[in-house]
Amino acid sequence: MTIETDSKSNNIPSGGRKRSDAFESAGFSVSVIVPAMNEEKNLPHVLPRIPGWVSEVILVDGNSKDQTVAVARALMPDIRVIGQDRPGKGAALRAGFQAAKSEIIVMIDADGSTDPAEIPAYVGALLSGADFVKGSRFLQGGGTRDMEWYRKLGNWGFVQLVKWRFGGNFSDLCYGYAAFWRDVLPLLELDQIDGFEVETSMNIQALRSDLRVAEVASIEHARIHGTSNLRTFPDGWRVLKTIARESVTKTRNTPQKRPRQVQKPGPIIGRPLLGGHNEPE
Ligand SMILES: Nc1nc2c(ncn2[C@@H]2O[C@H](COP(=O)(O)OP(=O)(O)OP(=O)(O)O)[C@@H](O)[C@H]2O)c(=O)[nH]1
Ligand SMILES: [Mg+2]
Repeated sequence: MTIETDSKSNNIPSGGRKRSDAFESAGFSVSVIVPAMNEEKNLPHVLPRIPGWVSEVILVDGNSKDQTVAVARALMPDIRVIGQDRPGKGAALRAGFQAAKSEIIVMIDADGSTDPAEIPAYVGALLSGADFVKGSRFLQGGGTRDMEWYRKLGNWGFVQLVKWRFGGNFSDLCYGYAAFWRDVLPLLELDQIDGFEVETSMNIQALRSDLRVAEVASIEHARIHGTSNLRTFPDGWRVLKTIARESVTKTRNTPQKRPRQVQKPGPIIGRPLLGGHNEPE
């Protein structure tokens, strides 16, 4: 369930910009989903950096106690603000994905750690033939200023587990920057995923669904203001349980990868371009 709220009800003066419809006229459009809980101080560092050709920006408000929604609307008068049916980042993303109207969906954080200036790299990889694009802080060109050593170690361990259980060759796992074609959304099976394990679950489902997954190098910045909502050990435990649950499901129900079943919108800039996959005729 998504709850669209009325953008006319705030008194903050508008200072935003008009969006270009150049991408829609090229045959596809991009929605950016921003889950935000008490991020009023960070949004001014995030929303203005979203490229003007993005068709819609959806802020999923996690019942913020501060002025997150008002600040978002002041910065970007045409932003869509929705609610979520259950608590958690996973529930927020699910609501945002369901509300998105564009062919391409990009997810970023609201705390300043994921730079919207990287969005073209994600969209570019999708236009070059990928179904699902995930950021990686551990590829050449990537990096992180927001991870203690023990979180790096935990993330590395989870990456190895995922390689062992599901194959692929991910270099990163628990990172909140990703993009995909909207028509792969059903394959990501997010119905029961409410918390910070959402990124892990999406990445595993993308592998299990035999999607063409690309990683792009990404730099994670430190959260600018406020404190993280992530609790390293309880949320790490949820990630581990997610990997374990998917492993069991894999051996019981899906001994083979799903056949490709995704039809993309008509290629405008020549999708697909990458070889190595069997395309349906
Ligand atoms: N709508 C909504 N947003 C949330 C919720 N929990 C977290 N977020 C947002 O999700 C993004 C990531 O959350 P963070 O608390 O920064 O957690 P993190 O980035 O995984 O961890 P750090 O690296 O420590 O910052 C931020 O934009 C949060 O505001 C939630 O329950 N609802
Ligand atoms: Mg963060």
